[in-house]
Amino acid sequence: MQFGRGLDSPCTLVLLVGLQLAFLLYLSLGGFGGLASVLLHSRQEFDYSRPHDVYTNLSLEAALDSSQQKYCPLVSPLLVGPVSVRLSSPPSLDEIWKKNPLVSPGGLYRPPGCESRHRTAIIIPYRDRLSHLRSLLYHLHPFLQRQQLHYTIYIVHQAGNSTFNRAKLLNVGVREALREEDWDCLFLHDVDLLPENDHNTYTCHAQFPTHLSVAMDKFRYRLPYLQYFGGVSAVTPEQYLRMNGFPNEYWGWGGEDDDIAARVRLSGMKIVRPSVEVGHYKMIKHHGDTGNEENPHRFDLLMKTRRNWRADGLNSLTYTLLSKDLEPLYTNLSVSIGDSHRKKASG
Ligand code: UD2
Ligand code: MN
Repeated sequence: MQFGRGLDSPCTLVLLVGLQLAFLLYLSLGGFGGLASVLLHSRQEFDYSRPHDVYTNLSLEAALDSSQQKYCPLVSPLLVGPVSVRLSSPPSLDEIWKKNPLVSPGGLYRPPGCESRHRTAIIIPYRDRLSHLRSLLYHLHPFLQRQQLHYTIYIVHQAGNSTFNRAKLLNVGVREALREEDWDCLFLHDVDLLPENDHNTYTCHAQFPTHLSVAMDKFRYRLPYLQYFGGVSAVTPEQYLRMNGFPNEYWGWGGEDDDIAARVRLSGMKIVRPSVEVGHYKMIKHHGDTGNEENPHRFDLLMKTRRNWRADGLNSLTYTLLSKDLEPLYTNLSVSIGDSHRKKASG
């Protein structure tokens, strides 16, 4: 028999023993899933008790010799892992500007030595949070530069005293940012969230929306619930179009992030996330803002997302751009977005 004869040769025996060992290794790693995760994403452990200064390695960025290659490396050699986050008394805008000499007016940056593989727009809904903004700019600029991204930071400032509307401001930011540049990733970023690990890269997943702020000090570094999409998230322009952007009708605090998460599902996508080990953030402690009181209609609205998402969103967005200024560390978009119809109706 062919089979029996083959077994006699020493070569075949070595091969069989080798195969058995490989199979045992495969089982001990938890089958194909485990093997793939070891080969593809070997999970890194980080020591958050010994964080680096957030400006570490920045002086090296211009000195890196990338002359052999057009594009920046797949993984930036400048990354350091956990960085320390200072929550109180942020430096002045002027001091931050001096620490970031390679950032151009409008808060634009391109790596000096190589062409970035990623173009990311950071969009921040904003009103009257200057000290949070200073903290964020101080941390985010060096964080993004170490990731060798081509990026711009956009502040979408809601002008006037009407009720705050985070999701509508995000829609405005996306539209204005895409008017300027062919961004391949749009980050939707609260002003008070500071990332603590630069391995949490500010790039997009090709297929699905990403939720980045998965482990916040505020929630004891755990995801509060599975559909949670608040804080920091990211979409490609294609994903954004597919979900008809974000709702425009959530005035005041709450609900809009769950509506956005529902849109992801309703448009046939799912949420992807970095590991809890990497997605660490600190949130600057704050009270609720005047003009952003809890939205009492948020539960009613959420019941209707399935019915409304195709009609309310990017395709129904109206606003007036009052000004666009290239500040030294960010592009400021001041916008008038109106006010809640309900409020007008009730006087
Ligand atoms: C949570 C979510 C946030 C959003 C919000 C409900 C987290 C970490 N974040 O934030 O993504 O879903 O609930 O609306 O879970 N802002 C201003 N000025 C204002 C009011 C708000 O700039 O007067 C901006 C600012 O970027 C802020 C964001 O809106 O970070 C969210 O408002 P918040 O920080 O008051 O709400 P919070 O922390 O409960
Ligand atoms: Mn907050």
